[in-house]
Amino acid sequence: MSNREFKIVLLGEGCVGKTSLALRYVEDKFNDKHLTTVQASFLSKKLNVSGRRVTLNIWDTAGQERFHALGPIYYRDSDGAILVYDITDEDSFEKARNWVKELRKIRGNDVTLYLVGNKIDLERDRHVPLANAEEFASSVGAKHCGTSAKLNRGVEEAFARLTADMLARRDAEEASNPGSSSRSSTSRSEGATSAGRRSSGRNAGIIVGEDDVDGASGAGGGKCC
Ligand SMILES: Nc1nc2c(ncn2[C@@H]2O[C@H](COP(=O)(O)OP(=O)(O)OP(=O)(O)O)[C@@H](O)[C@H]2O)c(=O)[nH]1
Ligand SMILES: [Mg+2]
Repeated sequence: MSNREFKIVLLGEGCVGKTSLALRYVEDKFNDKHLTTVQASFLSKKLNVSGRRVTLNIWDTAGQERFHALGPIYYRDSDGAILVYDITDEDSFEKARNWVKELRKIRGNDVTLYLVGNKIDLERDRHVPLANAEEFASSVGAKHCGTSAKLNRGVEEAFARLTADMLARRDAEEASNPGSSSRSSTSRSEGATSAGRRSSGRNAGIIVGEDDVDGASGAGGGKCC
């Protein structure tokens, strides 16, 4: 049985919960503390989807401004993208437009895009109306989901929907081009970067650092975002 392999990138502003979503989905863990992702981290998950073996290679990119130039390195060859915003943070939603532009510059329409509003456990502090988010998602060819990495709500569903869409897209591509060998196994995740080639190891390459942004600014209070 062939193994379908997909590369997924998580992108969006800092502190919206990208790492938390990846960790919840792959390891069922949650950390209340914000450990700023430096460059990117990698996690891998194997699934069985209706009897078909699927491997998801998940690249969790850094949202902080100082790492923005690196994003496109990780977008290369991605099959799916999860653009995360925080439903309590309007700015993280406003900036989603820029993240879509960056992603489309590299992948055009060759990537299946999901817009994910995270932290739905904080519904009473919501600053992004659901209708606006859904409208924006459809205007950029994306689907929309709500999640709480903290309470494990909607996370499995978001990844499952994305996986189903990527599988359907791959099947359609192969049906319309039967001569092409299945873009399964390792070839698909091997980008031109070393990032792509690290995909064989589980949880390899996780690089996190303490968030020192507020500390450096002397703002105090200890809240990072
Ligand atoms: N209430 C709530 N907090 C969350 C949720 N998801 C993440 N957080 C918190 O939000 C903060 C940031 O989460 P991260 O996952 O580190 O955010 P990130 O998007 O990876 O941030 P960068 O790596 O800097 O880009 C942490 O304090 C998390 O505990 C959620 O669903 N609900
Ligand atoms: Mg992170």
